[in-house]
Amino acid sequence: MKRSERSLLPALLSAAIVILAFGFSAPASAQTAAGFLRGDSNADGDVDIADAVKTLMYLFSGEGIPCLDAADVDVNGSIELTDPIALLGYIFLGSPPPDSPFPACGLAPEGKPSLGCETPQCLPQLPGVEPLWVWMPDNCRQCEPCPTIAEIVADLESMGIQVFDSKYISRWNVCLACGCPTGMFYCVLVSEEDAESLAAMGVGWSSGPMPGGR
Ligand SMILES: [Ca+2]
Ligand SMILES: [Ca+2]
Repeated sequence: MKRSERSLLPALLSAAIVILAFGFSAPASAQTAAGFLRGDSNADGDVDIADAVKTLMYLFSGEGIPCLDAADVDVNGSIELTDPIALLGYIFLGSPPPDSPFPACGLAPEGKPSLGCETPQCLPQLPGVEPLWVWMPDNCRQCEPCPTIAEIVADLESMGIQVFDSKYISRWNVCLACGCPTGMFYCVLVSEEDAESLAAMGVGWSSGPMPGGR
């Protein structure tokens, strides 16, 4: 990193949190972070033949599926050939649609088998709460690893901030001695109310482009 860029770090790291408001509503509990659309195996927001193909590739070629619950169309707690068959039956033959959550994103229904959802696909509707992607600056100690995103989320939740999703860390390698990062931004999805709580704790925010780009 150039000297001029290093000189900008303090300003960057003290920069305001940048909040990107999304047009959907947030869930009420941590469980709701794992919102998904049943049948949407490839996590593109639609349920179509590509999802059946994705599940077949998972079964026979070892491809990953970002949210296993989404691929379990018949909700029997396992992903089998019956799942893409059921989906194709719905698409082409008028068979019953996938079980809840469908046709809108939502939570896994209680009392039914769940395979988990490592990468939530969407956020279920909950009127009155707006989720916000929050970019937050943080400092790392020189020549020591930055906290992981999981540690950051744990810290926020220990402060009573509910984190629905997290997905990005931008780091600057500014230590010439060891090349370690000494500054970073991270991105978490919190409710608008919790964003205000963060501001009350002394962390300001403003709208604008994502710091660090991408
Ligand atoms: Ca899809
Ligand atoms: Ca199944």
